[in-house]
Amino acid sequence: MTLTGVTKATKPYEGQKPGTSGLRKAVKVFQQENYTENFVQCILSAMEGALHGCTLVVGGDGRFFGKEAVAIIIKMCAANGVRKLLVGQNGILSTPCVSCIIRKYKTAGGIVLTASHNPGGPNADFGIKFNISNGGPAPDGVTNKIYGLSQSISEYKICPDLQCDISKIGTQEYVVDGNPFTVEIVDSVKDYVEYMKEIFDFGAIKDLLHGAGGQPPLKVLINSMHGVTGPYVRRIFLEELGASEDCVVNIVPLEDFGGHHPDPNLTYAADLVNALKAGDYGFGAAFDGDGDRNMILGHKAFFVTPSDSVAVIADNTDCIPYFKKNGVKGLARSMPTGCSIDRVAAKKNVEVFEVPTGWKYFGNLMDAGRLSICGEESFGTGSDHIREKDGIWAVLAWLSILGVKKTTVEKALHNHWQTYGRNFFTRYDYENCEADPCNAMMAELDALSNDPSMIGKELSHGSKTYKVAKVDNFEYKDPIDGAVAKKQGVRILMSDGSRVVFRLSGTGSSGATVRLYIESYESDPSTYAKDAQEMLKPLVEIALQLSKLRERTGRQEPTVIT
Ligand code: VG1
Ligand code: CO
Repeated sequence: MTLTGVTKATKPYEGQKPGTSGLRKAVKVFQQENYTENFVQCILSAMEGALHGCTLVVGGDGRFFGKEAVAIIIKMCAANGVRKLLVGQNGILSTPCVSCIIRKYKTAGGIVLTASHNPGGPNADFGIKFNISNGGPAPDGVTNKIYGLSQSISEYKICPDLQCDISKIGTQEYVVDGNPFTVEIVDSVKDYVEYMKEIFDFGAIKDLLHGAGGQPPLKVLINSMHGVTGPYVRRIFLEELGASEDCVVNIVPLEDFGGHHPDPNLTYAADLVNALKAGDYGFGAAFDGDGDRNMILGHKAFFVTPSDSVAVIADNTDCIPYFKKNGVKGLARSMPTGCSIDRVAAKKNVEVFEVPTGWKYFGNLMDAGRLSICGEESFGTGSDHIREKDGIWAVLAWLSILGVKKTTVEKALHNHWQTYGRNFFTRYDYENCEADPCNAMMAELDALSNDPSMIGKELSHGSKTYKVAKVDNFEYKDPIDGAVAKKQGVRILMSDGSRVVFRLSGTGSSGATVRLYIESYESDPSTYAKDAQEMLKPLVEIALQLSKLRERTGRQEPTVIT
């Protein structure tokens, strides 16, 4: 079919600035005339010379407005000189799978339709992320360029008559303005599942689930929260690993995630927590909307903080074929993430990096061969097998460890603390606050970093006293390309290694979300089994008073405690 691209006039929209990971706004914002088209055009224009004749990957978490966005992207790529698109069937591809496909087929990048852990549906959120040719989220340099273009855009290119059925796997060929244009609809899970089978020993995981060598079977409960991981969980856990149907729940992706936040934490995945508390399962896991986050629970809902989860994986790489083959080059975490992984790096004598919040900061280190395993406190865990965090990978890593070490989740954690001590960690989220007072609070906290009277100051609550060693607003210089990211969160570092961190979220779609991160380290084994909330309470209270957070936000309690 011969088609023609046309140029349409448009006007800039304010605020098309990608945040921590992509542009996230209410669906109604994306539905405004040309809003989505403007942003897609800016992504394509930002590719400059790499655009013409390239191949791109397109897919998302199946949320409301996803299919409409895919149709727009196909028509616009056709008119912008893209040669080929690899599109997930029905527009479904998890974020880690997009990364996997970009790398496997060496495409120029990919467009991911997701607002990740934000709720979906006509009255909730939509989002668009751009990933570059290494498979990772676009770095600041690229997103700044996209934002810059969005402020002056005056036209976009589209091929309005192009029709494409994304429900059937196969190739559709077009001629657009005299040039061939191909859309290949791909199986949403195939490439990803094949890769997982290379990375892990599925036979060993199968033995763990079914019981072998005198070990009883491990009963698992996997909750996809009606996000994109459903089809991956079906293929991997039911078909490949032979788990029974009652081991998986919510595996049908829904456009509104069943009306819930597809966010795997103790608050929003409460049904998983409650199911595990009942005691029938030895292992539980949940994922977020786009499949890059994970929460790991043990028997009776024993909670693994994500900061510890990545440290345990890094400490047990001998259980995973991929690392046995490739070795472990370095480790990393985002700044607010608890420091347990630093201790593993020290013991293993490998480099450890502390980067700003957001997976995009890990990519350069991986590409340079200096980073193998990394994580974020926000339920993000991953490795250099792709360039995104990867929820299912994390679960398979855990199951590999439990199988090889013949241990339980709880024992693995206690064993870890016996070796390294315990980094107690908690995060308080105050979601959807008024922006102005939160900005004012951050400005005041920032000012503390220039206040010499802070150093050595004693801060007390009850019988606990902490002495301030340093206050700063985190700044990161990428060791590979020298790019500098400033003001990434105010840190109050105490003389005993405890930390208080304040940040504003960069993934909300309206208002401001304040994140308060608290960490302290204990090497006294009698504390290891203690409740993190109880242990950290004095430091939380000190942080709340110092920042006047309750007064500023008008909130007595956080929305979510992790
Ligand atoms: C949050 C997390 C951050 C994560 C980001 C994207 O960002 O804190 O660690 O990388 O979400 O995750 P923020 O700016 O809201 O704190 V995802 O799964 O929403 O793509
Ligand atoms: Co996500």
